[in-house]
Amino acid sequence: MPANLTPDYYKAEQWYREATTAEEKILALERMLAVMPKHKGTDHLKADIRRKLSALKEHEEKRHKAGGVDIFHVPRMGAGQVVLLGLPNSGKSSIVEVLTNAKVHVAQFPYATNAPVPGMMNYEGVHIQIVDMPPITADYIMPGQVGTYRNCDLIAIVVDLSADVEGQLKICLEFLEARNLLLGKRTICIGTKNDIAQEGAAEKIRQLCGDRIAVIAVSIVRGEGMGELPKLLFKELRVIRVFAKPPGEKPDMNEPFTLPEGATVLDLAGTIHRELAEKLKHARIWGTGVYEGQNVQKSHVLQDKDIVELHFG
Ligand SMILES: Nc1nc2c(ncn2[C@@H]2O[C@H](COP(=O)(O)OP(=O)(O)OP(=O)(O)O)[C@@H](O)[C@H]2O)c(=O)[nH]1
Ligand SMILES: [Mg+2]
Repeated sequence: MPANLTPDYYKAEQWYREATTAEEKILALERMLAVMPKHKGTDHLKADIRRKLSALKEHEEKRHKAGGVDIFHVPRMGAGQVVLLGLPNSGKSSIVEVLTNAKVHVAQFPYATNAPVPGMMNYEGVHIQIVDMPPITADYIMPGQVGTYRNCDLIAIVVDLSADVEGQLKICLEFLEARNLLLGKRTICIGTKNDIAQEGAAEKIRQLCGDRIAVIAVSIVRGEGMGELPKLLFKELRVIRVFAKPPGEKPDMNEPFTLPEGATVLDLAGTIHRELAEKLKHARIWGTGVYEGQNVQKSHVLQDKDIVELHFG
């Protein structure tokens, strides 16, 4: 393994290994190049990545020319992908505009968005992807649109609190139900325009959603709820942040590794590098549920915010 690679790099490498399509692989490889430390030790690796990248790009170009592009396939990036679902004018693009760096189209008229637009949000060092979508109505969805919902990690239903909330929610839930997504995907509900909400609108949604779907009321205009929204998205993605460190050194507290809830010390080592997982002997942990610096086995289940020192044989 080349020396001096950063957690940022290993994270991009993890995205590459987990990528299931050529597009996702391209994004991950580009990220690996961008964050790779610049010194002689990485020249070889850099050339290798460039080779892979140009082969993939060539392959994709041919595919595009052959007419095989699906605009509703949004390559996954980061620790999780959240896709918005809602009626025209409900405030989807406004949310993506505030939370991410994406260039979206916010407008007073409906049907302003006609293709998915992904953006990245940083929540305490965790990169979460949020995807703006064209609207759905009771009788029209764009062909292929359901594919984006099938591939995501979390669906966020967006309901305009100043309009008929019951009607909007019904259309969204029926859309998901008819495609077996209601039981198969984690879902939350965002009530928008709380500054001009109809009386009792947020309570009405909470009552309709019950315990299974978390509800949050927000206002772009007044900012309320927009601070809590990233935290809720992170919580519902059910990932944990873990800080890895070599023995005797300090961890980089700005760049956590993200793993699914229930991941073990061994999973962490495998995320950093496959070879590391094979050589792993045990670990020491600082965090919750253990005493400071406690020795743990490879099968130890990690908790959010654990600091892990990996020991190799
Ligand atoms: N008062 C108020 N208006 C809002 C709020 N959020 C969005 N809007 C307005 O609602 C309108 C629609 O917002 P968009 O974000 O474009 O809605 P959309 O769901 O993306 O619409 P489509 O792309 O057509 O599906 C715009 O005029 C926004 O300025 C809010 O919190 N309060
Ligand atoms: Mg829009």
